[in-house]
Amino acid sequence: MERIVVLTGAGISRESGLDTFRDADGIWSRYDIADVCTPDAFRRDPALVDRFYNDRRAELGRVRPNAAHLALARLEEAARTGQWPGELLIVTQNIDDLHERAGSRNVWHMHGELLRVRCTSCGGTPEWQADCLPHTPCPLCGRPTLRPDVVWFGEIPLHMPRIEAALEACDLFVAIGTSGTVYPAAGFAALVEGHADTLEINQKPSAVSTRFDRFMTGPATRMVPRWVD
Ligand code: BJW
Repeated sequence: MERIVVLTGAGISRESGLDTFRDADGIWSRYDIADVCTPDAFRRDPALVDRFYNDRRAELGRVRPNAAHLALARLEEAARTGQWPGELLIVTQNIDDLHERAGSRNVWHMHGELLRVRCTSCGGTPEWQADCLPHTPCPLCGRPTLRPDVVWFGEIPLHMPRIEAALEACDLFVAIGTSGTVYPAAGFAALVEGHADTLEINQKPSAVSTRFDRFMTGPATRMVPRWVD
């Protein structure tokens, strides 16, 4: 049985209409990381950080999964129905829900989820509501200690022990649409070296391309279905 771990980044959602971070027209061309993407930024100006994520929630509401998300969901379905004798896990750095909306169920969000909030008192991650503000009481414990459920710079990504275990056990590691500049995800290809095959799918080489055995160049909506089908 083939065990595949797919790591996805912002590039897979770009053709749905969501901006990446580091491309020329990306999110970091309009915002400073230090203003919106660190724990300090949220302490300093929670309203600004909240607006940043509310704008992105509004954008997410306007877009749909694309052919790349759908192809990965088809592969998982083929495993579920026994058509393909394998196992597919998606580890995504994306906080959007496009994999789930495409039909994927085996998805771990290592940088959190845009449509959830996290309570720093009870640790719960209830669904985000439109009237949710930093001082809104947590629906689970009542304390006014909600924050976006996202992993900012300097914070520890989610699910790391089980992600590392899945990488250690996989036969093929595929990275799709990620620049390979943010750790620990950028180190996954090095982690599987010696026991798994590796494939990178991207419009252009990433910062860690030389770590991969194979490379497919082109837009995710064309390359991912070509790889899957
Ligand atoms: C296409 C395409 C198409 C386009 N088809 N392809 C110094 C200071 C502070 C921290 C550090 C430091 N040195 C090192 C660190 C660690 C830091 C880090 O890596 N910094 C580097 C920048 C140097 N990392 C962290 O702080 C992480 N935590 C950590 O390391 O904890 C320690 C620890 C780890 C493990 C165990 C125990 C302890 C946390 C990182 C959190 C990142 N958070 C963000 C924001 C999340 C919320 C949000 O979305 O707002 O995550 S930053 C941002 O970057 C977001 C993304 O998930 C992440 C990666 O970006 P991604 O997805 O790769 O997007 P892009 O834009 O970079 O690339 C897009 C790619 O797509 C490109 O390659 C295009 O070519 C391609 N593409 N269109 C195919 N159509």
